[in-house]
Amino acid sequence: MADRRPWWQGAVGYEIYIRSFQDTDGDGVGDMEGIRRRLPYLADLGVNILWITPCFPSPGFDHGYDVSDYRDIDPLFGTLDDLDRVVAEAHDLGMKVLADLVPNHSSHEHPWFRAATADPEGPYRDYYVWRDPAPDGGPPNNWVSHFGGPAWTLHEPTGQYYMHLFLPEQPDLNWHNEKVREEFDEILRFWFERGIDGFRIDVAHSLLEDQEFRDNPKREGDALHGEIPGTQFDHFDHVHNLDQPEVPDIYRRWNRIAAEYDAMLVGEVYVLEAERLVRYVDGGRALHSPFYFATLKARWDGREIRETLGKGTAINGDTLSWPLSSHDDPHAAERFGGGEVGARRALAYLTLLMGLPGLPFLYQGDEIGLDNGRVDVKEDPIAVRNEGAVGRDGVRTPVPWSPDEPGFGFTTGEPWLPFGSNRDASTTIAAQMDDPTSQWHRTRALLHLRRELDDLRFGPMPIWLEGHADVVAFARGDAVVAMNAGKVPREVALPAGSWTVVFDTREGRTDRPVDTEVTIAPDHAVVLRHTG
Ligand code: TEU
Repeated sequence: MADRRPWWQGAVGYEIYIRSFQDTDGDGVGDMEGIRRRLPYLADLGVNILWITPCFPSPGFDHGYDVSDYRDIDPLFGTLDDLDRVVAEAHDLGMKVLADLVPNHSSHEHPWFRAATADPEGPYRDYYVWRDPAPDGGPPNNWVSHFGGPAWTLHEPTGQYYMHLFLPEQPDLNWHNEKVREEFDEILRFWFERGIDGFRIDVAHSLLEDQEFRDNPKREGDALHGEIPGTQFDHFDHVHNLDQPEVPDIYRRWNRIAAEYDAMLVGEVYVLEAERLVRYVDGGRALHSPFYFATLKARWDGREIRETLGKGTAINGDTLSWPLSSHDDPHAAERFGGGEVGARRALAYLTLLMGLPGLPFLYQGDEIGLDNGRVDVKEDPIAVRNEGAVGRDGVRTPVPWSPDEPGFGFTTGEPWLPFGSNRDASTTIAAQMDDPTSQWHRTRALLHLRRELDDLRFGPMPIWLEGHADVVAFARGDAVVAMNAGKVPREVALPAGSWTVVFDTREGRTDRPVDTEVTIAPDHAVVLRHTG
């Protein structure tokens, strides 16, 4: 029975934002060799699946999410051989590696786009989405880019607009063109043949658009006037260019290729409603797991957290990937208040995610409760286009590995992003590894505990336990997980039988038998095991 489970079932994922993970050549940017050197660290922490953000040749307008060659490694990060070494050594340590596939758009410097602009009659023109101007000469419709401004840019020599749901330097590929589908079939095979274990698929809900190119409805009562570009996107219901009904067809096709290699497809399906994720999985025939981003939006409120997590599992069973944080959104510790309080709550929240069916994903730095770096720079294209009012730089600051070395052990050079004015010795991984009471030790203990409690990985669906609204608690077979988001201690009544607290975010691993109920401190969580 156990042998027939897919390898990702019960696994813990970890997102490596390569630029900021570990530099080894002193250029201030993380690299493949840096990942390789840290593999033993990651294996020891207890993660099973590494997702490496885009490392392919790219002019870097969106820091790698603008790919100019889908079959190579950017020299900034190393070579294909370096990647092979990472994959081989990760496998030796029992870990799997997901690459980051960016199929929605390429770079404007990709040879396909160069050919599409150079020769409007040629075969590559239709690899992208071209439309004639509106009668007034403006963009063909009212679609706006995620990063603000129109989703269309005029290519003057040919008099047509091309579509880009992100930057003008990220032209959208035309997934209605069978040739584009064939290209990506081959790209998938190229990486699977090299030993990559699967993909995290960028903006996986976004690949197709309405072929009549109808305007998106504007949300009621909103005024665009005076808005910064970055919030324009939120003023529309993107019914004609996101989450289109035929998108999962693409993943059904990829699923058949992945099956030949026993590979995994995880989708960045950025739709918050749990119901809308179901068809992306299609009973295991399409994606293996979509990220459930509602996890990143729940505020520190027991009712809201329970509702979000409960809905996710009730509707999607064990198929979801649960992000604690990501390179696009604030660190969990930041979202829950920052500093020590934020870190404590982030660990309590992670404890819940660790108990749910599906795949919890940590983002680098989460293991030490890192909050966003306080930085005064504009590297992220969102920050550049919005006068720094919004942006993702603070969550992408380099990992502070060690207090003793210059560059916090991340680099011997000048880091591409500053660490942030709020980083000191206590926010480094090495310092926390030296302190048995640290967040790092508790996180590691939690990850290792999950391997011992089979019901947390493979058990039945959660049964939500009744209690005060501040409490989020569930039973899964022989395990109970409970968290208190309130301001005073709370009791949770346990199912029948005897129970032992085996993990407490206040103390790490423990062995404390309890009677019929367990008391949880504010901002903390516990895991219990049924002992008879
Ligand atoms: O993100 C897509 C995406 O949906 C985000 O831009 C999201 O809308 C935003 O961050 C709101 O929090 C992916 C990548 O993760 C991101 O880094 C890229 O910039 C983007 O695609 C374009 O490739």
